[in-house]
Amino acid sequence: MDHNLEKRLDGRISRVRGRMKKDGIEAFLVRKNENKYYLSLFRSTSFELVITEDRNYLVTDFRYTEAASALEPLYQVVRVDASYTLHDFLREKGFQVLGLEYKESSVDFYNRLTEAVPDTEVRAFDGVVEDIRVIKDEAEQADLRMAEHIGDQAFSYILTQIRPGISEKEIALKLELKMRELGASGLSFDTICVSGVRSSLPHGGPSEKLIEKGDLVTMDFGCVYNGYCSDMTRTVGVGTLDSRQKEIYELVLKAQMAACDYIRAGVSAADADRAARSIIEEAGYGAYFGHGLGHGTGLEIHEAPTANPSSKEILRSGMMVTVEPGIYLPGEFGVRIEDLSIVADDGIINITESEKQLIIV
Ligand SMILES: [Mn+2]
Repeated sequence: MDHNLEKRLDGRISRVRGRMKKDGIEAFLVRKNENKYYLSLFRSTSFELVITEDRNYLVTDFRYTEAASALEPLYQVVRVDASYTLHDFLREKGFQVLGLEYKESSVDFYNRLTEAVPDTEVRAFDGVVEDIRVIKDEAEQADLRMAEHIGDQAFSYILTQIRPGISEKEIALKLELKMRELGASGLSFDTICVSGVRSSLPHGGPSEKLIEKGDLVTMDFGCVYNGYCSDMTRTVGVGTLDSRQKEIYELVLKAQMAACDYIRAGVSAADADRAARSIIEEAGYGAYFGHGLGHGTGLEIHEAPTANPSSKEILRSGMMVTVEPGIYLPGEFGVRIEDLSIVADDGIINITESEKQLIIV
């Protein structure tokens, strides 16, 4: 296999092994899809990874063994079928202690596993790969930048499409189609597009509602590029806005920019949240900012770190974090502005390039 790729994966696996050793785990059966991908860059609907102190096994069936052989010698490919299963393989190896991601395993999977390997102690081994995934290497950052760049281009395009009479659903569909045309493999999450009185719904899905003059339109969307998820939100005005809409927009923008200015490696995620929240609270709208400042993205759209008032994490260089304060006034309207950033020693690298000063189309 490619030397650089092998080195990259081997580095990740070594870190997992460090944690296994510390926790007394002899073998680790990786269950979470994103974690399996992170440790192997292998994609298939049916395979298992087993990491041990000195060997890695990729367990799969006939359909994927040829593709999996590209990962040799980093992984030894174990072919399973009806007469030789994962359970048979694990029993044959006779591991003393097997680590398992309990949070990623169904009760049925766990029951069948423990019945199949009665002499093996199965132990919870959760969050280990996620802890390692939190710091993005250069290749991951490049994929995230590309994903966000596609979102930026789709936003520029959608500005030419938003006008009175188009529906929220049509806007969402056009955004999604554009992102696919630009090279996205899929969506990070279901696109949010809410307008007018519906814009006070922080996570409202797009409806048949038609855009009207005087609406604020909030679009929260992201795409997947090379497995990595982007995320951005912009709220734009249609036609003319009243002074209250403008005032709330400027307040959210001020809070958003304050958090962007504040964040750097070494600050706590809770303080990052506070940097934005204090501005909204001082203006009297604290009760209308009911969610956290942001979250990490990566192979999953929501991953560590989480930035909210009760976060315990300290932000570190190479983490991703969204900066997305909002104000939602029930029965009136809402505003959210979200950028995606990479935490660095001296600040953030904001990888969202779209304009965030108020745009009126
Ligand atoms: Mn987000």
